[in-house]
Amino acid sequence: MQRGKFITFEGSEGCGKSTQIKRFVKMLTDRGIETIQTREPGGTSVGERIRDLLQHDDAGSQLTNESELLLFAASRAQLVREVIAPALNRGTWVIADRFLDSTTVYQGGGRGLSVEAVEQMNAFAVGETMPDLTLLLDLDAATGHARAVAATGAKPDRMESQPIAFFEKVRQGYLDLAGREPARISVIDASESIEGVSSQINGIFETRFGALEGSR
Ligand code: Z5A
Repeated sequence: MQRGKFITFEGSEGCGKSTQIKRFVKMLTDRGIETIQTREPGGTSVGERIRDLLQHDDAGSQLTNESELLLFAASRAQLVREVIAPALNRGTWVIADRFLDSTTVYQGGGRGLSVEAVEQMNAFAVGETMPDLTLLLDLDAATGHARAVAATGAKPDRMESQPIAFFEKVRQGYLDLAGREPARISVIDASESIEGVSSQINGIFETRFGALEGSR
């Protein structure tokens, strides 16, 4: 049995991950590729409880930066072992809305926690399960925030309530990461139309996996 491919979508709030994941998964399914989708934090019963604490529960306002890091890592450790690794092992492709790069840039770059601590925590949480490809939807923070607000119209959650400077640091953190890991991370211009972003993603898919697909 050939291991499934693990593809992660990353980017700051409102960059269009959910929109693009839906289209990407449909494209894969239409080609007969079995896929599952995950989201973080969350994706398991334990992870959804952690998500609630991180984003919505009043107790979340008392979280220190260190506890926040550990909670994101705990949610991911559970998701990897309960869902992602078993799916990949049975040949299913996993399409993830956020993974370890979110922790690197939000808790590392955004919160300013030590790079070593964040890297150690990431490595401990994911073990051997690393993405084959990461699609970074790059968008300026103000546009992303405006899109996110227009989409929900709701009261922003704890993470969304950070000042715009926080999201600018997050964006830069992602671009720095992509510069360090160009073989894994492809940068997409997310300021284009939904169609335009989709076609950039499909182009990368063809380049990376087109030949492999022909041999299925
Ligand atoms: N976080 C962390 O700090 N550390 C970690 O380790 C992890 C996460 C894993 C999770 O938020 C929060 O946790 C997140 C990072 C932090 N905090 N923030 N901010 P979430 O899961 O609730 O949400 P999100 O991941 O930030 O995504 P989002 O804001 O829901 O947006 P999105 O999925 O990227 O975008 P979308 O829903 O597809 O699109 C938003 C709107 O824009 C919607 O109306 C679309 O129709 C529209 N859209 C999409 N594409 C376009 C284009 N191309 N043009 C115009 N309009 C568009």
